[in-house]
Amino acid sequence: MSILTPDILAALEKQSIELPSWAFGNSGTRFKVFSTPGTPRDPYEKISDAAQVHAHTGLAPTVALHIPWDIVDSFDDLRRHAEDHGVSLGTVNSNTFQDDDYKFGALTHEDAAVRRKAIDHHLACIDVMDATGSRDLKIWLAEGSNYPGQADLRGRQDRLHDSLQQIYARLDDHQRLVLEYKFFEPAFYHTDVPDWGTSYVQVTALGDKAMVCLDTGHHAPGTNIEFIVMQLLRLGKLGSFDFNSRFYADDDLIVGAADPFQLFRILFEVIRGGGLNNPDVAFMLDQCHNIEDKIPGQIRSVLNVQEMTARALLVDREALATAQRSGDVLTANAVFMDAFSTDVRPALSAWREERGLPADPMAAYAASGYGQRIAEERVGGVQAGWGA
Ligand code: PSV
Ligand code: MN
Repeated sequence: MSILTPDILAALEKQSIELPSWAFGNSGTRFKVFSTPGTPRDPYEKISDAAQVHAHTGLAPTVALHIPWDIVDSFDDLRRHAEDHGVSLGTVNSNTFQDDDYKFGALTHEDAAVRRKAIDHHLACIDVMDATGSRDLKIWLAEGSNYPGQADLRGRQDRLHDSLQQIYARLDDHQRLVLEYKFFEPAFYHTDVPDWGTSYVQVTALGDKAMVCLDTGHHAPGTNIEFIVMQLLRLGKLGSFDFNSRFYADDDLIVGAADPFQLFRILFEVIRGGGLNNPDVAFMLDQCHNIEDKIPGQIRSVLNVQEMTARALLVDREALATAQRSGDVLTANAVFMDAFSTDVRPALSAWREERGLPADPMAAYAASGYGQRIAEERVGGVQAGWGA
């Protein structure tokens, strides 16, 4: 008998993790961007690659877009292309971090004309959402200052509120705005949305259709991220996750690679707080694959999330609560660690096979020949990269 009970399997059956279109393009550091044979040259090829991840795992039915990187002539057509490949288009990410006008801010800028331009960009993103059927507009702002005294911190917060209100007013009833926070970079002295508290204050002032996006890589080292997950779920404001791994900064490495135990702890709080398979809480990846192959990198990522979800679902919550209530510290910790230490991989492989999926999606993808095929076919043109 499987160590994964029917209840656990039913919960895993519903799990879906959105892929970022930009994970399929080339990326790197400011020192070097390596190109890879077969890298997509346009959004259509990115979606085709993302569909491979879903075909091999059953875990990734939607793909997030980044505007303007993923602009096409017809989003209706891109939507059909996605559907033909068995996936659909998901969150639309705005981008106000690659235009000279935004050097000193976008939604917070002192100059009303620049602010207008940034607001209009977000309204254009909502037009894209109307065409793609996407629900969420994700806003991450690269805004802040580098030097004490450079900026009026309070004025920027007020202008941010005003800009966000204008964007929020354009959303349909079924659409949402998720505001992502990040504690530093590219600004180093202050950031306008540095933490969950600021995001929470700003989205709460907007209304029910505005939520917080938690990117796991956007915290100072040592931050207890699962506590933030608990608090946002408790407040009903956890709108989405950007999953990735970090060692030092916003490293955007494969989720669960740097610290699987942290991912387990986060997912435990998601489950505890009713956030698993809850339509209000979107699971997304926000990653780059600088040195590893991109499609298998994404396959590994969604499998890591599934594996840690399965382990977190194994926590004996009753035994844990009993130990917690009686102050039995060591038993409580042991109950937690027993689940984390359980190898669920054979059970997940067997279950995948029962559902007509490959037992080993990494091996199945490697054997499929897709990687070789795109390397041969995708010649000419410009490979998509960070910023295109
Ligand atoms: C910023 O670091 C971020 O995490 C935001 O989510 C962006 O949309 C994404 O990276 C890609 O630049
Ligand atoms: Mn992110």
